[in-house]
Amino acid sequence: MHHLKTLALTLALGFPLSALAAGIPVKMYKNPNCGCCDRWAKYLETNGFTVETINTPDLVSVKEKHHISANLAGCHTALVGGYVVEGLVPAKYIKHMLADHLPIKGLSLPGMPVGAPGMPGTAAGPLNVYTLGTGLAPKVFATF
Ligand SMILES: [Cu+2]
Repeated sequence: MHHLKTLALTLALGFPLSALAAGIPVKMYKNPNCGCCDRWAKYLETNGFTVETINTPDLVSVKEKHHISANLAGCHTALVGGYVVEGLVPAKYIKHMLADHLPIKGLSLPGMPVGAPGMPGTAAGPLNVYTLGTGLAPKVFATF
């Protein structure tokens, strides 16, 4: 009986650690002066991701490397599971993209609109998430 209790305790204590270790890894390139990226990273971590933050003053070259056009640029560029996540994209859309192995380059929420994850407040209107890698014309992936 005592042995079982110990085992149960070990499992209970071990669970949060293994849950953290199992987080979906995200690498986020951001400007050290931007705060909403950090809030977005925290939000992702409460939604099953583990975020590695890379501060860089030269986000322009990161965006060039991943072919992010100016109209789809957000305040940070993140890499997850071979996809690019540009800006404050909600976690559920990233999970959908990963789970369904969508044949796209990634997702973008351009700019830093109020109401997006990491930007507190109520959105002035519906926010669009765009598909990356579909040529010059932005294609709406989802609206929330
Ligand atoms: Cu930011």
